[in-house]
Amino acid sequence: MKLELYKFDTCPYCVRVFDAIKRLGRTDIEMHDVMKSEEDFKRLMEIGGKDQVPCLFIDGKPLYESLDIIDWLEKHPQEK
Ligand SMILES: N[C@@H](CCC(=O)N[C@@H](CS)C(=O)NCC(=O)O)C(=O)O
Repeated sequence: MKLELYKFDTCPYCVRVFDAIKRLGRTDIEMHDVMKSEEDFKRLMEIGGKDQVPCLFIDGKPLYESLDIIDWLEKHPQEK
């Protein structure tokens, strides 16, 4: 399963997700910073349809809302 987090570092909702990723010890999430990469920002807009972060792409499907992302991560432990 491919997991990609669209984020920027000073976003408090992203920080909430970063904290959960750390707590869960996950190393399977690719980071995409929409403030640093125009390409990432465009992909978020094209696929997600809005510029809101955080957004977790799960096999290319966008999931918005920090609490929903954390809930999903807790229910889907990292694959070995
Ligand atoms: N309820 C959302 C709030 C996310 C949010 O407001 N993110 C801000 C950055 S800190 C944002 O992307 N604002 C731009 C927008 O909503 O278009 C969550 O918990 O993820």
